[in-house]
Amino acid sequence: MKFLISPLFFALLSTAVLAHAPLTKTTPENGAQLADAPTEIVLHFAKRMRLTRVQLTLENATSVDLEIDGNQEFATQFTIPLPTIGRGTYSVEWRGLAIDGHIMNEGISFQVQ
Ligand SMILES: [Cu+2]
Repeated sequence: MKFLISPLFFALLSTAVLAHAPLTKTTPENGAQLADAPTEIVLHFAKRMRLTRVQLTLENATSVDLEIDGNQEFATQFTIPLPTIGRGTYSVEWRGLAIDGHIMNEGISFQVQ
């Protein structure tokens, strides 16, 4: 399974390097292998940013937009509810605006076993 995750991981890592509100922590963390499906995702940033879009994708399926109402102010931490999900490898990708005006486009992936 790892060889399926790696190309995505490196693609996401390369965009993260350009971020101007650095990502400091996520729950679940990038690459996590989870026994139970998470019900929310928490994002922490070193500087304030504002989310404009968050998408959840199961492997190669169509992405769905996650609800970010209430998470659209400039902040350093966001808690985004996830829909009920089953097993599989998921990616969560977000777009946002850093407090310095730069656009951010990053993501993580995790696996529900
Ligand atoms: Cu910047």
